[in-house]
Amino acid sequence: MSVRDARPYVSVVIPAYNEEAAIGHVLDDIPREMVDEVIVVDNGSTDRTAEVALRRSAKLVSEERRGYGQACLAGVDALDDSSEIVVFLDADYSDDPRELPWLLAPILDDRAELVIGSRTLGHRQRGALAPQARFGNRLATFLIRRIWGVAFTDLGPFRAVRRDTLRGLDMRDRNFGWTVEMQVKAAILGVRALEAPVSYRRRIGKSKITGTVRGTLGAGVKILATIGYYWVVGVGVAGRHPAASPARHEREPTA
Ligand SMILES: Nc1nc2c(ncn2[C@@H]2O[C@H](COP(=O)(O)OP(=O)(O)OP(=O)(O)O)[C@@H](O)[C@H]2O)c(=O)[nH]1
Ligand SMILES: [Mg+2]
Repeated sequence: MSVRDARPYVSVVIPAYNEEAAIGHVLDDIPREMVDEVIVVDNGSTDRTAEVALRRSAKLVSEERRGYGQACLAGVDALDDSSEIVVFLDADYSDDPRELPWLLAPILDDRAELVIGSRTLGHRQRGALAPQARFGNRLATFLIRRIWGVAFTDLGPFRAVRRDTLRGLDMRDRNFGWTVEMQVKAAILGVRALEAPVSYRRRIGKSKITGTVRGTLGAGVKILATIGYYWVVGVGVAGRHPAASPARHEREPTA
């Protein structure tokens, strides 16, 4: 039996917008023996992001409509039919791709369907997570806990999810509401979710969101609006009924 037959098919989706200086490092550090396909979604980059990705033999998807969620959706649309677990990873080398096994383990052991890489629980390089981002995460996770009773500590972008679970979440957001939408819906639908501590370092390349006033305000408003929307409207019966399994949350013990 090959190694591939012994475990589920794992796909990595990397949304990338003008990350030519970072994307090569990200691709080089992915533990390939654990991964079956790597999809880089080039979100209308004007630099050599696509070229670098192709040179590292990633599967390249071009999505001209801008937005983080839009890029993630395009990556999901391009998944191989065999894909069973999807890992989302930023292209700016803030996350450490070598920590991917920590996200996969709880799913492989069937302890979780969704694993969020928590930068709050893990080691952060000084200055990697701007104070406004930390505040926004704290507020958003506080609201999720108060409204839905599920205690996340972060809305980190580095995360793994079973593909069938992802289908059931029926993701809609086209930009920076994507991460919170996934967690809110997971809480409402009783998806078995865990957090794993992940490290976070200063990005390579110029900050586009958390380092700019416009980006921070835009993302902050979007995240709060997303929480408000699902609080008021709830979710349709996408896969499971909310009452079918109570929201449960465990945290991976910190190493
Ligand atoms: N900003 C931005 N990033 C995008 C877009 N589409 C894909 N991305 C990628 O989405 C990931 C997250 O975006 P980042 O700009 O790193 O957002 P952030 O981590 O909140 O903030 P900074 O790292 O400070 O810019 C990166 O890999 C981007 O290259 C887009 O339309 N805008
Ligand atoms: Mg970043």
